[in-house]
Amino acid sequence: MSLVTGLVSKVSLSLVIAASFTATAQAHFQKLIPSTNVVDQNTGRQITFDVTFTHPMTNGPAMDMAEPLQFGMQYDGVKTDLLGALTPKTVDDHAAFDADVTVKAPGGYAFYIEPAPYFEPAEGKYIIQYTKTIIDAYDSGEDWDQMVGFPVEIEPLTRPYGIWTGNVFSGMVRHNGTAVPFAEIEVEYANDGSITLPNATFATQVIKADANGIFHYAMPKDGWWVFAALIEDGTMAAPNTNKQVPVERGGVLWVKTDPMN
Ligand SMILES: [Cu+2]
Repeated sequence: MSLVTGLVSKVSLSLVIAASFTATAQAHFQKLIPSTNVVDQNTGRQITFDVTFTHPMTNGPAMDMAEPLQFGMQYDGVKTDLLGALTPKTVDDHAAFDADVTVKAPGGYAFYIEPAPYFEPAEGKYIIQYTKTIIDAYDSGEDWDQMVGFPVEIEPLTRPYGIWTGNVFSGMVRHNGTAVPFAEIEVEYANDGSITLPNATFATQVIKADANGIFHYAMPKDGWWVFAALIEDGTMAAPNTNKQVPVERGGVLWVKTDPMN
């Protein structure tokens, strides 16, 4: 806190608090949610992805997405560019995408997206959320812990599909491949609007990794959960200026739980 801050009136100070509350109370998350993450005869081979930059637990509002820098699929260690599969759509009056992808063979598939850097004026920084989800086709059980080489990436220590509601998910946060002690991880649930929050504090769950960069979280509801390890790394020029601002790089992973009926 600076001397200047101490001199502002109570009214403007409360405005400052309100503004920073709005910026931090809701966390942004890059959605990459497939229509299924366990492909079999019943689901069929075609998967539709929802690619939206939004606030999952409050079911919006969404933010504009520019054309992503990467969207692809990694299978058996080989990456396939899928940028051509993205179809523009609008969510809450903001640009987002769908993607239809067909998986052709049994195995473990990592789907990943690198969005264009998003400048967040409220926080004075760029956000880049390197996002992935793992899909299994025909009960292969293969490659569920595969890494796609993002600068910040969560390595699943729990198989990230075929999980029961209430299970614990464990992962390791890696930055340029190295485990990050005490990394901070934000967790949200993709709420379809059916869950009412007791208050705004519940929207984003916040946990820290241990000294080895490993974290755990028990998922109390069936549906899609997102884990985002957020690390400030580097700077970029803010839009239309030469001013360098921080870049928050997120390693984001989506996992789904199913009810044990
Ligand atoms: Cu936000």
